[in-house]
Amino acid sequence: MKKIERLREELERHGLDAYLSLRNTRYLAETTAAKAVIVPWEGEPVLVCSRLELERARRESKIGDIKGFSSWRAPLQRGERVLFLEPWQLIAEVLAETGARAIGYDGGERNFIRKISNAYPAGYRWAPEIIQNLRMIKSPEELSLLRRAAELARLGMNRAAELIEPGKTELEIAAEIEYEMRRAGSEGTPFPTIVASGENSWLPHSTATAKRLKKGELIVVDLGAVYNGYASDMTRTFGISPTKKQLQILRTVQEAQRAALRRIKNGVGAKVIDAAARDLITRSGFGRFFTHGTGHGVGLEIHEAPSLYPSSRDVLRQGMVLTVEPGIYVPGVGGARWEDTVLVKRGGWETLTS
Ligand SMILES: [Mn+2]
Repeated sequence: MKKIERLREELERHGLDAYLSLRNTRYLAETTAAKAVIVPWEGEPVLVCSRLELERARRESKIGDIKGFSSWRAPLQRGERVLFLEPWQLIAEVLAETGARAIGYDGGERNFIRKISNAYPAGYRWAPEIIQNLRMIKSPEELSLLRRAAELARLGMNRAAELIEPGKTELEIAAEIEYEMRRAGSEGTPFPTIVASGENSWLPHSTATAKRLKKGELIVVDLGAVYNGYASDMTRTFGISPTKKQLQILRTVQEAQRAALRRIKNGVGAKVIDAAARDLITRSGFGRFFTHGTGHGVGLEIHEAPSLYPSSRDVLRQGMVLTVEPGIYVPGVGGARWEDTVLVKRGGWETLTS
């Protein structure tokens, strides 16, 4: 429950009496069963969920105070305690019990928030950055889950390396990668596995198609695994008898990644990391073909803060987990990206995916 404690400290700093989370319920409650988590400045947090999710919430969450709602008068099982209310009514009741005057919240549809604030009038302040900032720094427990997700990605990539050969389809390889990761314990993929060969390789967000791999192509394999909700992200680029130009592209992204990694440590600006990769690629003459940022934070979501791009104002802190993934996409020649998920440490970094 350290997350709850850290959130409480932030509430005090921001002059809030309670926090209503609708967007970060999984982070706070460690279950996807919650509709809302209400954290008062004092007293116990409350998990609000649909009647259907009561049992799962009890099994999965460390939050002890769980309240279930049902919008209609369903017949109840023995011992089942459900409040026949709309979710917004129940949330407003819980907030009213806390007596909070200043309430921070992290999202939800505007109409839903309006219903809550009509039922329990107080000062409601949209403050998603409070939890976003907490989520950037991973706890030791979160880190062990991220490490496992990264290991699973590595297994998937090893499988890809075994399968890359002329004649195989992108989809075949993607299927084998996902099968391998699933068998080893992955809950799924945080995004559709990318196997992008030849003319697909220079589309940064290609997926996998029925196209067959051929000689003289670069093949971008971008994959991730999920473990206890935590994601990993890893990209490798393979060549089948690549041309000189393709090899040059491939080596340049690898060098750019190393240049970026070398700058990572506590206190460095995210844009400094981006610039290290971007400058190297620009000096190699491929600057206009590096069309995206250098990386992003990874956690329960595949894309979270911080963001590594030229005008980013984020600062790297130890305990952040992020990707470093420069790419070069030259139409008519080939695309390459090289990506690892890394942990920011006080004086450097640790690669989780290699
Ligand atoms: Mn990525």
